Amino acid sequence: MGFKMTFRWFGPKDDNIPLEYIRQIPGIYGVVTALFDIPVGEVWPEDRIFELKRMVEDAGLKFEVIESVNVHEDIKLGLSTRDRYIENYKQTIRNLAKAGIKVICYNFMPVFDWLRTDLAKKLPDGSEVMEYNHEMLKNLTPDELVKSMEKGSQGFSLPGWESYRLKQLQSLFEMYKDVDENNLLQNLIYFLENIIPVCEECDVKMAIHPDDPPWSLFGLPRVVTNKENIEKFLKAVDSPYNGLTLCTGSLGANKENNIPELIRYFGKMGRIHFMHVRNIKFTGERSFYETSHLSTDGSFDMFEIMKAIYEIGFDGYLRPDHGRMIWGEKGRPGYGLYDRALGIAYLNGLWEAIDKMSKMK
Ligand SMILES: [Mn+2]
Repeated sequence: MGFKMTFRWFGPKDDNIPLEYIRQIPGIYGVVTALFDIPVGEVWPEDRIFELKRMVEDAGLKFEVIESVNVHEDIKLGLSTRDRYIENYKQTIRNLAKAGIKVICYNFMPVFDWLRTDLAKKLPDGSEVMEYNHEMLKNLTPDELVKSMEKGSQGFSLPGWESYRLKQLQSLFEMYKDVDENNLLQNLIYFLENIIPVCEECDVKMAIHPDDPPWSLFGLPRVVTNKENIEKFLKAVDSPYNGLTLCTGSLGANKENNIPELIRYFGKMGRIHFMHVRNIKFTGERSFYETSHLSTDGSFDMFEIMKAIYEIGFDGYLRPDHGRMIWGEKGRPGYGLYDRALGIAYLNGLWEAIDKMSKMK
């Protein structure tokens, strides 16, 4: 097996899926997790990191990827206070390196993290999926969106939707008034110029997650959206430690992004460190819902995606992304056990077939 199969886990307090269950998924290598209770911008304490590491390793799983170490809003805004938060970020990288972390996933989305208009859309087969309807979103105010996300969360915390941060919604929007796409890009490059030398020293790779969805919303700028933009900040800080989490569902929501091509392009540059693999079904130009991983259930050709990953000789980390809620499971939207485990079995099957077929030639 070239890549390392992982599964996202939200920690002992915040996830209802036991590590023991995750370990029983065929072909599993490790979990990707985080210290979800550390406020964004603060240093992750070494003892807390090691406590988490022990827990994961005691369950027979590897602890090598963090998703995510979130970036403080002042860094994205380019405020003068950013240097203090960048220093904290560097210290967190050093602390994580001591615990054997190899890849850190993060994103650079202003104010909002990922967005959906329905967290539990019912499909004809009774399964529940997350949906993004662009027309509906356009009619929501930011406050209404936050309320609907909170209402649909089934009582679970949603990654990237920390309520303490969203309470300051109005002042956050005010601060982004003068930040355009180019400012945001420059602020990302400034951040990378400062942290990548530390990553090189500690052998920890940064893997930025694309914006989800990959276009501007509520007038807020977004930059991790397509090949051209991604290439700009990869080249600006030209180190293999400055890399990507290539999320098929996020980038692929823009029909102009050809996912197998992007995998080959950035893979050959040696810049993909983490893959998020999932399928979506388009219902409009910019609208979609998330499906099972199976090609015929959605709009992506998962065989072509896995083939591209195979062809670049990918040896990094990969995980199924969101799944449906099935078989009566109650859990965090997108992050149930059953459908993500089915996704893993399917991706493993595609990989085995591609591997054996290519060796037969
Ligand atoms: Mn993703």
